[in-house]
Amino acid sequence: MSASSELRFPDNFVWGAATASYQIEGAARDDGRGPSIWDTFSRTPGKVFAGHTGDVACDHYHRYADDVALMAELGLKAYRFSIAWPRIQPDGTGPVEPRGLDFYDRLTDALLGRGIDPIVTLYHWDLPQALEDRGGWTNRETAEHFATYAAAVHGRLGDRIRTWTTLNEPWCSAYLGYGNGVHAPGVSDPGAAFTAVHHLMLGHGLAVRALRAGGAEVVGITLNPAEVQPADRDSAADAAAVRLVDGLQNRIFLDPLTGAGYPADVLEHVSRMVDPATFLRDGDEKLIAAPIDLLGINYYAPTYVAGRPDGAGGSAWPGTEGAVQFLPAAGPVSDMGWAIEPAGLGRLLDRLAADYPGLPLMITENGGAFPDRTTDSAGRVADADRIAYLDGHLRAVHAAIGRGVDLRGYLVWSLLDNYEWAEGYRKRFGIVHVDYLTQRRTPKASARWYQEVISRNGL
Ligand code: GBH
Repeated sequence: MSASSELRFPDNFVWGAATASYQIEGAARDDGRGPSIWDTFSRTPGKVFAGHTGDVACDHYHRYADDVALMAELGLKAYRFSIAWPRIQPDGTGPVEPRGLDFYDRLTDALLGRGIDPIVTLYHWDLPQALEDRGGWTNRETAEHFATYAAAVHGRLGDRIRTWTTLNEPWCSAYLGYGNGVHAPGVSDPGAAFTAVHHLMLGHGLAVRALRAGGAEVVGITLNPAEVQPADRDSAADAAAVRLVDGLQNRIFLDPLTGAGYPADVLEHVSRMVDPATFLRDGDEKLIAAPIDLLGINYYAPTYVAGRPDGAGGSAWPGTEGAVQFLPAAGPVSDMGWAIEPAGLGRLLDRLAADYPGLPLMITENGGAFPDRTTDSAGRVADADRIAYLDGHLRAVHAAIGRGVDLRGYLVWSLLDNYEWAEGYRKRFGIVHVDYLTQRRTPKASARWYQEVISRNGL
């Protein structure tokens, strides 16, 4: 490609990759780790594809040094990983397990030794089972325990780690965990889902306060905002459906985070399933609005909706039955069945920049699951489909930056093929192939492509 056609990214643009503890670590019983809701859920018949569990996963707990070496080889500038709360506090409360902290200490030093900036996620869905036994995120006390845990982790790693994020995708924790039961802990109760939303956000606010008190430099949260589009641009009914889904997935998190409190229309919708007075107390919204320095965005696909009185709704959006029809993707899809539409990422970034100005953004996850179809002459996965996905989305990111969106970096999901939650190991998101029998890692063509992008700081 000639230099003139190259799309250059800003100097200091953060290029990296992301993972999550339960999806890669394995070592489920090592060093005093307690059980999490995902250990329980994955063992419950019928919940996860073929009964797969994260017991071994990518065995990253034992292979982290090699994995960090691989990250360095690919030229990653940053690595986003999550900390397993049950390794730090096996019961979710009480004394910390030093061996659990030791692991993240070793990982942090390995990253820093290779010049890779660690980006921490404190909670990527693996709640200690002992807390779930007391109601999990439907119990207000879980929010307080989360802040205590956050302070303990920061106390050990805060001298070396600059960037701290609290929750990954509270929408998933609340709606998939407590609303439709597709994720752990597998509860199906719309009222519980909204109660969990609030306690997650309260936990975020309390954790931000604790992290600040400890002197954390950059503090944020990662959301998975919906990029909602109407089936018909001229339909008022479709516009109303967009507004409802936008409220349930975007404004319910972003408005309180940025100081505007919960939107009235969303609270009214929630009231049909649970009285917000049962969980919302004076002062909570102020805690949730603790200023943040970074908003992480996970984007995979847009959501198309139509407003229809006979709409089936989507089970992951409580109360949308009889109002919303979620439409299947019209164009190409990934192995998850999710639409491949890079323009959606551009629209989402523009919307966030316009409606929530002043918040620095980072793409904390973007990527695609594609089956291992072909191998190239070097015997590696020739994932042209993944390269096309990443290339398209990076072009959308580049264009958004050009329009003035304050976007600081891009982290591909994921470094490794890993445990894809309810889908088990059958969906592969990695730029690096994992052979689960031998734990051998083989960079796919997309990893070599990404390595080039990073080294050129451009496409
Ligand atoms: C992320 O979740 C997770 O953070 C990560 O751990 C995970 O491995 C990765 O993405 C890939 O799944 O409900 O069918 O209408 C993303 C979860 C994906 C949830 C899109 C909502 C909407 C599709 N989101 N999904 S559907």
